[in-house]
Amino acid sequence: HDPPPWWQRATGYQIYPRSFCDSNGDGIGDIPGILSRLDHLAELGIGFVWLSPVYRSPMADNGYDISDYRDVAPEFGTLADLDRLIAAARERDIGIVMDLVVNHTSDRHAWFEAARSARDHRLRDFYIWRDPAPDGGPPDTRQSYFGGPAWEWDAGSGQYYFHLFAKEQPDLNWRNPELRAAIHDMMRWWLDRGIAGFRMDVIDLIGKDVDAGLIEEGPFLHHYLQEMHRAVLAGRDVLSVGESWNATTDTALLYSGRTRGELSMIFQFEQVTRFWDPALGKWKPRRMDLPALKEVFFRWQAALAQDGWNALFWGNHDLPRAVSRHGCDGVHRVASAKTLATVLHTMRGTPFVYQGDEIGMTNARFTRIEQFRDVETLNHHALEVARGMDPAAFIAGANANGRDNGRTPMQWTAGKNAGFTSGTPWIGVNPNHAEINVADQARDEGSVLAHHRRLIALRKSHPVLVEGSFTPHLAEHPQIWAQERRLEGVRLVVLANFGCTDCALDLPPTLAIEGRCLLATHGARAALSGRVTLAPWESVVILSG
Ligand code: TEU
Ligand code: CA
Repeated sequence: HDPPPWWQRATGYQIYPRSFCDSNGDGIGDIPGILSRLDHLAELGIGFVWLSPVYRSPMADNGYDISDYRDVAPEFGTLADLDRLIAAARERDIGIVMDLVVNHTSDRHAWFEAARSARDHRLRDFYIWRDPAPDGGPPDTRQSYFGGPAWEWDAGSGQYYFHLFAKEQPDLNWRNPELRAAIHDMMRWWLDRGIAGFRMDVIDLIGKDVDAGLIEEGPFLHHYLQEMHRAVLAGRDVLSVGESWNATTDTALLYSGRTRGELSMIFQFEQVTRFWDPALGKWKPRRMDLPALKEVFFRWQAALAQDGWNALFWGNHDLPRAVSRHGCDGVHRVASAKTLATVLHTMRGTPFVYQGDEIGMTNARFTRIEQFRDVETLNHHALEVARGMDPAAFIAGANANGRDNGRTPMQWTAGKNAGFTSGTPWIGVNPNHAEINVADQARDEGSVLAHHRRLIALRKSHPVLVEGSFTPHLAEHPQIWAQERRLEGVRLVVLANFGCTDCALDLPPTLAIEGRCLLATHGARAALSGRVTLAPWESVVILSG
């Protein structure tokens, strides 16, 4: 049978450029800064980088509001810098996957400025305009994800325009074939520059039928994705990973099934939204429940066992830090960061490492709203406090689940500003960079970084990790995470303690194994059977056959 495609064998690494490495002292990460850190990525062993947007942007949403798809934001550098990065990364066998943000543009994009200039402008229909409701207000009650109505009044042209995110991010009208052709053209232009594919921002929203109120996974979605595949992706050996906050195990294969002609894979977010408060969403954190968390991952493993492909992640630039959300960011921080990575990287799918998680970076724990930067957090803070929410309660919610947690500067050293910048960082550096940084961990065989290097290397030397089947075990156990991979005669068993206390258990015979210890957070174990006691956050990977 055919060997798995490169993007099923590789491990991805997400860079949020604003927070990765600043080369010119303006406190903002940039592309030359990334170039200066390519050895770190090569030593980690990753096969591609998902680069969050570096396009020209007014930065209302840190680059997810694009004003020119074919140019680089001056804060991040130049197009020549990006071409240099693509070439230098390729020399290290690392592909650059760009972030495709096409549900919306910036309100400063030339298309939107033309569209709003006149009701009958040729580009008017690139966006979604509606007359006021009879009472003069917004056409409907739809709210944006970033708080407030999803309709913004444009006095100049006397209509409202639709925006699911900030008012600076007008939604594109994908019903317009001319718009779709312009997007396809831009995508081909980037692929011809040598990028390795696209991560597709909120791609599940482009199929919307606004008048019918069908927004998420809308009626035209798969038509547009199949058209995009035919026009741009077909015949190219590139990765396409869609971000879909609304995909379920019932809809996943519509995006990534091998005969669908759409995408390579999608990021699902059931693992996130299942643990939000029904009324206050992310702003009221709920305790993690391990059986419920395992149920999501194990169900997705089963759903894509024969077709499609999982994109595996704990963190990204929209989420709290993995070790704070799912692990222990106190005394067992190192062991829990390693164990979270161990269970993720030994599942079936492509693992994505979010910048900083390879060293076990933690949440920021800001105390004042002035320390936050994220437009979503700041907008919701204003709204919730105006509605009477206790500001301290909001800050607690933002500290638990806010997006700034993943955006504090990458911690390179224990020195000033964690070695991120020689200037004033755009957002506070976590004081714990003194204990958590790349420099210290690069020379510590017991570090979270060393563990990630080993994990990523395992995937390259053991086909069972890429092609093997997945079998969950002990799904109901409140503290143990256990899973098994099999390929031909080879078995790989992962046993992990997701708790801060010792955990003793009688191993089911189906899980017992005698073989070779590939990876361990505590002492090596070459066999598991009968009564086993795991130390807090201890995990082990054993191979037999
Ligand atoms: O995020 C999609 C998105 O919906 C999340 O921001 C989510 O709504 C929110 O965190 C839930 O509270 C993508 C990008 O990843 C994000 O950074 C952008 O802000 C957003 O789209 C708009 O482009
Ligand atoms: Ca800079």
